[in-house]
Amino acid sequence: MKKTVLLGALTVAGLAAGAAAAGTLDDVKARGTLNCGVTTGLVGFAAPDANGEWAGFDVSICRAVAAAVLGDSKAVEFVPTTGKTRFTALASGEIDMLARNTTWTFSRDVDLKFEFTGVNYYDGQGFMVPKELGVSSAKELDGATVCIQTGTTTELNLADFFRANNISYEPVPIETNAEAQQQYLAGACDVYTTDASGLAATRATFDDPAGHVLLPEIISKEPLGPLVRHGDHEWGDVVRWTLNALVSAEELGVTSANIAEMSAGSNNPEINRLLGSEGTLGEMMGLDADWAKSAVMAGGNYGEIFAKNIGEETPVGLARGLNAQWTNGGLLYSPPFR
Ligand SMILES: N[C@@H](CCC(=O)N[C@@H](CS)C(=O)NCC(=O)O)C(=O)O
Repeated sequence: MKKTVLLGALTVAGLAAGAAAAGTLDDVKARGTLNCGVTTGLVGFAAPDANGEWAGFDVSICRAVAAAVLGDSKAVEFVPTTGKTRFTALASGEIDMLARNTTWTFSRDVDLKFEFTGVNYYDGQGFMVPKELGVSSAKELDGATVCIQTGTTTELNLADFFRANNISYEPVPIETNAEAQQQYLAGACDVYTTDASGLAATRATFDDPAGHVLLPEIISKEPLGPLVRHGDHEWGDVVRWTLNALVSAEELGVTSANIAEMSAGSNNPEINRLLGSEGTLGEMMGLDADWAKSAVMAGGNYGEIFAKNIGEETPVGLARGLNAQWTNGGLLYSPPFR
């Protein structure tokens, strides 16, 4: 009797967690492709390249997960989502994971019932203004019109910041970054505010990037990372440890250039466990022994992905800053592979 009641309760909980919650890992394997939610387009983070192939820092996480699970970094269906549509897309099962510069917050975790599987970019909210406005601090923005993406943490932080500083603003709500860029450049708003990384990425596509300044204030913490639905821990583990594998690979000096050699066996036991020449970490997750090798080969380790897509040598031009390894004074710190 007791057993029946318990089973009944479990079934209801399973249904409530959504149709795709039963086993996303099995679903992805059976389908042969990963459905990965990304932005509608933010150069450097997620946007189609000249050949129409999705590329970028967030896209690389999707590709690494596809490589880890399916052995093929191209086996990804990229699903563009806006600030508003992203959470419905994940909750409904339309996508298996979201990698879309999404901030890990209490309410998204606890109330919306998602699981953030780590942080791939430590960010904060900033402001961009045309240089000709002559503004040097966000506190001088009293009465400004502000382009702001709906359904974001940005909206909420902006209200807090202006209220705390006893100044007012007029929001110009927009849905996508492309629309924000267009409105801002057309002068429909004095200011564009979003994650500082997004501002740098957007400014990099302007004809005259030097004509726009990022103000010194960073008004929030925006830990951005991939997320999955609550309740599917096996799948959460796959996404979490794939990100950790990219981060650990950088820390351990495993790169796309030396990984073939390293994966044959090295004198560092953690590298051997990571790359599968020792131990059974892949098997514990339901993956092949070389899952992490495939993940790193998809686009390089974390540092390579950063440098190629958004680093100082790219038009986006971001410094590692907080996103440096803990061994270099940053916050990146993967738990051990053991
Ligand atoms: N991190 C914030 C903001 C994320 C966000 O929507 N950023 C914008 C501006 S950088 C974006 O990615 N836009 C891309 C798009 O419109 O698809 C959040 O999670 O709410």
